[in-house]
This record gives sequence, C-alpha cells and structure tokens, in this order.
Amino acid sequence: MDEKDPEIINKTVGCKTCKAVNRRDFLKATAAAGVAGLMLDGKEVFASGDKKSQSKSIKKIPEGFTSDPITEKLIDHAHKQNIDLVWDRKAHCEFSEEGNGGISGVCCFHCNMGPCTLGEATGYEYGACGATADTIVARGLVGRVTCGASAHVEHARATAKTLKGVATGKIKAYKIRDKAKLDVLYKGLGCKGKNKALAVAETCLSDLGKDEGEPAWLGYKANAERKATWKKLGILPTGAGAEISQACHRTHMGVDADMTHLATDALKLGLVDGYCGLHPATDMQDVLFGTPKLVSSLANLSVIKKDRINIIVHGHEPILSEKIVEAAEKYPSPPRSINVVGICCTGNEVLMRRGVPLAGSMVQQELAIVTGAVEAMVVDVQCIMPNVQRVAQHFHTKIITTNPQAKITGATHIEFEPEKADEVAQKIVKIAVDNYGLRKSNKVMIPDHPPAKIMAGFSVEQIIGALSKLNASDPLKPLIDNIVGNNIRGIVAIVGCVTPWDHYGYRHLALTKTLLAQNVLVVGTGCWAHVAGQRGLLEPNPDYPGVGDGLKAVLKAVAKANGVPALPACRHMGSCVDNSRIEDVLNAVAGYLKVKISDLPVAASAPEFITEKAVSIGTWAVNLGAMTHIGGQPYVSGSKNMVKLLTDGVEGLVGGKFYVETDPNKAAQTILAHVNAKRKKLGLAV
Ligand code: BF8
Ligand code: SF4
Repeated sequence: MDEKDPEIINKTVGCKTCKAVNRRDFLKATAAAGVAGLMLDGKEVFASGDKKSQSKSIKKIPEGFTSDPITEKLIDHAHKQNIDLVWDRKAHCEFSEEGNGGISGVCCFHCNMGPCTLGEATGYEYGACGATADTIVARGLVGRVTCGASAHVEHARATAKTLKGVATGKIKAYKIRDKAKLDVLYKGLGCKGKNKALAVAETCLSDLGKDEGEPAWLGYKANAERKATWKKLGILPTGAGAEISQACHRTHMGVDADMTHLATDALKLGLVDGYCGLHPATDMQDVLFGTPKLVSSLANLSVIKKDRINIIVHGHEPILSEKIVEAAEKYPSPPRSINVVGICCTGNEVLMRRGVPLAGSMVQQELAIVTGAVEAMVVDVQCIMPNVQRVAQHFHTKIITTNPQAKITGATHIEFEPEKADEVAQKIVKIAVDNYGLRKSNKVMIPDHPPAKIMAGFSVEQIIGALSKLNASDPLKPLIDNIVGNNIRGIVAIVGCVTPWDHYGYRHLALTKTLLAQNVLVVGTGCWAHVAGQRGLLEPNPDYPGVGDGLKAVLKAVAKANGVPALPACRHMGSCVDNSRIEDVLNAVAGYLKVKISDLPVAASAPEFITEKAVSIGTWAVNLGAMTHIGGQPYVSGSKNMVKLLTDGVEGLVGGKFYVETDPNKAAQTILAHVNAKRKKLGLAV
C-alpha cells in the first residue's frame, strides 16, 4: 500500500461510513499524508497517530488523578509504531449511543427475520415477530448472564476433572496441597466414600450434569435464609448444564416473551455462576494448589525485565500456569534466568499462591507485548483479546494458546492436558527460552518506573488466621466489634474489569480511595486488584496514606498482632472466581450478627465492568442481597420496565439491587449513603 496516496484516505473514509474501517491502515495513511485527525458530520472520527491530535481525543484528566506513567508511556510507544490498542478501537455501530439501539439493548439477532432494532434508532416498537423492547432486553440480559456463568462453570469443570484425575491416580503431575481444606469440603458437602478428593470432584461434576435437586455447593455455602428466599421465588437452580441449556432455549426466537419471567431466569443463572462456578472452582483450586496465605510481590508492566527471558501467563485457569511457574524454576541451566509474570486472573491466581508478579490487567495485555521483551504469552481462557496476535506480529513474541476451547488464528496452539502437564509446560518454557534469541534489543522499551510493591493472599482462612492473633477463641469478634464501633463503617467489595473508555483505572481508584478515607474496608478481586496494586493500594505502607483513622487503627492492630510492619489499605482476595471468598466473609459476618446480608452495611461494585462474567457475578451479588454498583451501561436502558425491575423491584425479591453510575465520585457518595442507612437500621452509630 502506498501510504502517501491521498486516495487511501478517501477509501478509508468510505470504509468508515460503511462501519468497516481498518484503523491501523487509516492511522498510517493519515500520518503519512500529514493529516492530524478527521471530522465527519461535525464529529471527530478519530485522530491520526500524531501525538498532538491524539491528546485532543483524550478526555481531560480528572482533578487530583495522576495517570499511570508506565501505561501512558507504553501507549505512546505503541502509537509511535502505528500499533492500535484497545483504547483506539471503539468500533461501535451508529445506533450504539445512549438511549438508542445497541447500548440500550434493543437490537435483536435471534432470528433471520431480523436483525430488529427498536426505539429511537428506527422508530419501531416491535420486532418483526412482535417482540417488545422488554422482551428483547430481557433475553439479552439472560444471554449475558448465561454466558458469564458458563465461563465459570467450565473453569470449575476443568478443576474438578483435574482433581478427579489426581484422586484416581490418572493424573500424576499434581497432588493434594491442602488436605485440611479437602476435609472441610468433604464434610461440608456431605460427601461419602473413602477417597475424599474423588468424592468432592464428583460432587462438582454431578452439580454440572444433573437436572433435579439443587447444586451441592449451594446447599453447602449459601446461608439458610438465602436458600429459603430463593426457593420461595422459584429460582433455585438444578444443575449447571440443564439451566444453561434451558436459558438458551428460553431466549430462542419465539419461546419466552415475558420480561419478568425471563428476569427471574437471569437471577437463577446468577446462582448457577455462584454455586456451580465460582465456589467449586475456588475451593478445588485451593485443595490442588494450596489456600493462599500472605504473600509479597510486585505489580505493573515493569515487572517484565530487559535482561530476563519473560514468559507471561494470561487468562483464568491456573492449572497450566502453576506448571509453567514450576517448569521455569526447574529449567536446566537457562542462558538467562526466566521471569514468569501474570496478566488478568491467571496472574492473580499464581500471585496469590506463588507470589508471581502481576504484569497487568486485561486492558494492558497488548502493552505487555509492546515492551518488546516478552518471549512467550501463554494463554488459557477468557479475557484474552485476539488482538494480542496482531500486536505480536510486530515483535518476536509467541502467543501460545493452550486450551482445547480457545484458539486464536495465527497463534501457536499447544494443547494442554493435565495428564501431560509437566511435559506441556516444559515444552512451552523451552519455546520461550529458544525464542529469546530472536528478540530485537532495539525494540525493547520497558518504562523506567519501578513496579509497585504489593501484599496479597487474603483468603478467608488467612483473614481468620490473622484475626485469631487478636482473639484466638473468637477470631471474628475483633472484626465485628470494629464494625459495631464504627472503626470500620462497612465492607465494600470492588471487583471486575478495567474499562478502556476512561483514564486507565480512574473509576476504580477514585471509588476505592473515597471509601477508604471514610473507613470502609475494601476487599476486591480481578482486574481491580491490578489497578489497586499498581497505584499503591495493596502496598503494606505503615503510614496508611488516605485511610480513615478508624480503619487505620484496625489495620495497625492486626498487623502488630501478626508481627508484620503493616497491612495494605485494601485486601486482595484473588481472581474473579475468588469472589466466592467474599460471600464466605459476608455469611460469617451476617451469621455472627444474626441478620441477613442485605441488612449489613455492605455493597459490591464493578466500577469498570466489561465482560459477561462480570454481569453474571453482579447478578449473583444481587441475589446475595448486596446493592451492586456497576459503572457502565448493562445494555438494558431500552426497557424502562427492566431498568425499574433491576434497580428497584428486585430489592423486594432478594434484598439486593443494581445501581448504575459511571461517575465514581457520585457512586462513592451513594454507596456511603447506603452503608450509613444500613448502619442506622441496625442501630449502629454513623
Ligand atoms: O475474570 S476482571 S477483565 S480478567 S472478567 Fe476479565 Fe474482568 Fe479482568 Fe478476570 Ni474478571
Ligand atoms: Fe426480530 Fe423477533 Fe427475530 Fe428478534 S426474534 S430478530 S425481534 S423477528
């Protein structure tokens, strides 16, 4: 392509109007032609790679917010090389604006009489089949919750099958690392038989396969009050497979066309996520790989090292990545020492149990490759942007897909089987080591800012263990006393993804900091933990900057009792499946105070949610009774009835509700008001 040819720009503009623009070609062409940006119909379509014009399209940095220099420098570095990133590709359709089409959830593709778009965009009130906006929005929501739940169910299935293989001796590469946890699960699930690991694994697999009764993990983990409430509402699920299949059936063209009926299915699928996905995945991973304990490490992209062989593990299931870490440690006489670092929740998993540094969150995955110093990015499942392969083509980096369910065109696929875990891991590590020779030193750019220090590993067992140093016979008492005494105003779980549609991490940071200043105990998981870690909120800093006096005193007391100089301001509880750990904490507190979770001064928040998994986790949190804030449009605003149901009506059913607010400062005030209102209702000081 002749980049100087002005025709290219015209052609690309033509492309833009047909919504199929290739941004990279456009950037190259406009930069070569000296065009800084492009306006179409009075709107900036996008700016060229030229830095000056880029900054025009970036929103003004909010007051008091400093952007992350490592991320910023790598974004600039990518743009200089005409590499487009997730921040650049806003490929929304013309009907996607708020109150209109896509974002409001009123586009339907369920059959070939469509696609049907209702509302302002087209002026239609009904789809070709007569489906209303209520039906289309509800079907879309059920679909997203189902898909999110299925991701966690597949995670649990992979873990259960591995545990089963270990129990029967078929899989030799792993062993039971936490026998005590296995005993607790075996008892809690009411298992039978001598082979405890086999019984636990088969209980999970049975929960995934059955179509009657209720999931054993729900019976074990959910509290009695919740179970009774869900039963009354008729939303107790049977088995994951049956519920997922039925949800797909119900959303097929011409089946379920009643909004409330569909919405209750969404609630049910939220429970499938919690009890057939999150809980069993966490629990069995602890049995296999160990229950997390306090661990120190580092976070941000500068954990990638110039003088090391860098391997990134990325995705969600730690079954292979555990072995990659091991194979790297044991690799015979490496020419350069191997540095394994993690992205997304696989990163969180190997951080929590092995102290592996966190390289970055979901939106930073392309930037990791842009450092030019990554020999291999080994991916398993979920949140892996296909664009990593396009970015990798600019460098020597090998993208290695490993899961039979997930391939990326152009990537190297080395299929993982737990039966051959060591062999596969060793092969992958060797590929990375061999690939080091192809690294081009002039392409390496790791920003010269040290990664942040972090402390993680806050499993429930670790939290209780730390509290027991204050009160051995009644470890929860110090926590409860401090909640009652208002040193801890409440507990808020901040979880989920990082959005590219704002300054990197802004919503997470603004919300977290405001809550900490108001003595709210912040616990979290997922990509929140990457951002929190990168920006000092997981650093055990004895000064506790920005933390309210009450909370600071509690953290200091727990640190002192445990013989550590300090604890971090927030508790990193793990990956997204580890949200299950948060329920265990809430159940313990609610049980102690003899109230419902919905009576507690607690809330959940996913201020930058992206994925369908985030939607299903949020639905599960609402089921638990938590007010659940989400910082983005969940594609339901096209149905006023659905909005009312999710943000109001559902509270009367399950005690929790959704609250949508993109501005983290407003969200913080609403969450604080909610926490205070719950305190008042319990007769606690505000
Ligand atoms: O499961 S927070 S972007 S990495 S979905 Fe994905 Fe969202 Fe990150 Fe973990 Ni969770
Ligand atoms: Fe249109 Fe109905 Fe088909 Fe959806 S199911 S595409 S609303 S005709």
